[in-house]
Amino acid sequence: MHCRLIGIPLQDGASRLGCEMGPSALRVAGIRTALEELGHDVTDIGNIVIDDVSEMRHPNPALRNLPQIVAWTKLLSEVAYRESSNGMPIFMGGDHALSAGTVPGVARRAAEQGRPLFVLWLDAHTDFHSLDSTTSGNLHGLPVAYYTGRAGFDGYFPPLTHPVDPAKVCMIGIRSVDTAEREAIKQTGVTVHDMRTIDEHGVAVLLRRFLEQVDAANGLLHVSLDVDFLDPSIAPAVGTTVPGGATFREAHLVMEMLHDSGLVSSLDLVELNPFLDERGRTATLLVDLTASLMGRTVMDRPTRSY
Ligand code: B3U
Ligand code: MN
Ligand code: MN
Repeated sequence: MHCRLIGIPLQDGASRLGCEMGPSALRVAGIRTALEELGHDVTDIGNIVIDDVSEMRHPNPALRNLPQIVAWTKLLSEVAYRESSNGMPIFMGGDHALSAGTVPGVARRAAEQGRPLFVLWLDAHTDFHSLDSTTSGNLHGLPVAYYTGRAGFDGYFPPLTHPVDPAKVCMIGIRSVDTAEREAIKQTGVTVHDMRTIDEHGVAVLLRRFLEQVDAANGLLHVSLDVDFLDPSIAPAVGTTVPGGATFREAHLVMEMLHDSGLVSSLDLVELNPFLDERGRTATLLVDLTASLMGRTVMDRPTRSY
């Protein structure tokens, strides 16, 4: 497969500085070689940057860096559309606000190919705030609400040409939801598998159900992996750690099953804050998870049910 690495040094959506170093850390941890060793051909297009930021006012005084995030969203939706024309784009963040651009960009590409876009959101958080409901003002807490067409973004964020159907979004790993998000997300068809559901059923059962849905619809699948999906004991390099996350094996199993499905068409790697890492271990883990998603196995065996 042809992989396209896209560096997105965006940190304006998070409360702590450092995510702008994410793309560099993934490169240092060997993302390119890991993919090449699996037989993929890789182009690293380098880092992209915003230029013009226009002034903007919003009644919610908590909002932080709104003009910057709007500029990133516009740019990234074009970049994601362009980079998904040939091969598999891997968007190396950067904080999760970048998905407000990458998801609409790949959704436009999918629509052009006549295929529905599905999104797998691997995260501790639902990221379902509107511009009015966020109290932290951190815009990495909003992308899902925006790309599924929730009201309240008009006049600020670019109009959506291809909103993602909430019934085609599946969240796994959730364990921190603000009250306003919980109320809003319940009104939608988004599937939310919190950690309790994972504990009760096992992550494989939940993921297989979703993959069958994508497959039956002949869909394309965008995967958005937030570092805080993982347990902080294995992935400390994130500004918003939440205890009780996915284990090393759960995370690899998800990636291995995704590979075997053959359905994944694009990937976000987000919220890596190398300033908070311990000797690069989180960056290395993200590279290893990406390798599992792209075909690395222990033994040569496909996922099956026994
Ligand atoms: N829901 C909280 C916390 C949060 C969301 N996403 C992250 N943190 N990474 C908020 O600030 O919106
Ligand atoms: Mn997130
Ligand atoms: Mn998160």
